[in-house]
Amino acid sequence: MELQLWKEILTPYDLAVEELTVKFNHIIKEYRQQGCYSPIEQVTGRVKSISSIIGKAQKKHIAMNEIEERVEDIAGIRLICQFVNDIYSVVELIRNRSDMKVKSEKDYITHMKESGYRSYHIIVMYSVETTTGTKEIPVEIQIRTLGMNFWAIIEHSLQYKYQGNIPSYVKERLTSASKAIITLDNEMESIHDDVIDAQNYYYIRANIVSDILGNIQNLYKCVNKKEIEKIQDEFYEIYQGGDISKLEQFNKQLDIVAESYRMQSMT
Ligand code: 0O2
Repeated sequence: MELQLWKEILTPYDLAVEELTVKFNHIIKEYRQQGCYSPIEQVTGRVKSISSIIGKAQKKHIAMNEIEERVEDIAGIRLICQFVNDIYSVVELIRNRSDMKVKSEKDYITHMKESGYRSYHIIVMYSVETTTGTKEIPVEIQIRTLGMNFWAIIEHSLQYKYQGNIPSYVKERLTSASKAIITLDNEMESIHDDVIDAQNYYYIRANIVSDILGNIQNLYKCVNKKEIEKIQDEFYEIYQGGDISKLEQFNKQLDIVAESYRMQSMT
C-alpha cells in the first residue's frame, strides 16, 4: 500500500485518539473540580505505527484489504488507575457512555496472561466526523494500574529486544516481578479508602483556595489597600493552620463582603 494511502486510512484513527484523550482527561478534571477522587489517574493515546500494523497483520494472516476490519487496536487509549477496583469503576463508566459502543471486553486481571500480563481491554466502536463523512472505528482501551503498566512497558521492550524469544532466565524474573506487582496492588487496595480520603481532602482544599484567591482578586477592584492587606494576612494565617472548615468559613465571609460591595456599587 502506498504511504499516502496509509496516511488517509489513519486520519480518522488519529482523530478518534485525539478526541478520546480529551474526553477522558476531562473526566479527570470534572472529578477533581468537584473535589472528588478520580478513578482515572492518567490518559495516553496512540495510533499504531504502520510497521506495527503490517507486522500484526502478517502474524495473524490478515490480508491488506482486511486490516481495517480485523485489526482492532489501530487506535489505542490507555487509562492508568491507582487501584485495581478503580479499573472496574472505569469499565462501568465506559459501558454507560452514549458516545462509544462496547464491542468486546477481555479481563486479563481475573485471567492473567501466561506471560504475566495484566490489564483490562475494551474494544469500543467510536464515530468520528471527517471531511469525507462519518466513520465508525474500533478503539482499544487498555485499563491498568500504575504497577501493571510498569510491568507491561518493561516486558514489551524486552519483547522487542529479544524479538519474541525472551530467554528463560529473564522470563523467570518477569514472572516473579509480575507476582510482586499483584502483591503490591493488593497491599495498596487495603489502604484504598485512606488514600482516597487524603486525595479528596487535597482537591477540596485546592478548590477552596482557588475560590478564595479569585474573591480576593475581585475585591482588589473595590476595597482599599489597607483592607485588602488585612484580608490577605487573615487568609495566610488560616491557610497555614490547615483547617479546611476555617478556609470554607473564610471564603463564605469573603462572598458576603464581595456581595455587599456589589450592592453598594449598584446604588
Ligand atoms: P502494541 O505494540 O502495544 O500495539 P494477540 O492475539 O494476543 O497478539 P490481540 O488479539 O490483538 O493480541 O489482543 P490482546 O491480547 O488483547 O492484545 C492487544 C494488546 O495488548 C497488545 O498489542 C499489547 O499492547 C497488549 N498485550 C497483550 N498481551 C501482552 C503481553 O503479554 N505483554 C505486553 N507487554 N503487552 C501485551 P500489540 O499489537 O501486541 O502491541
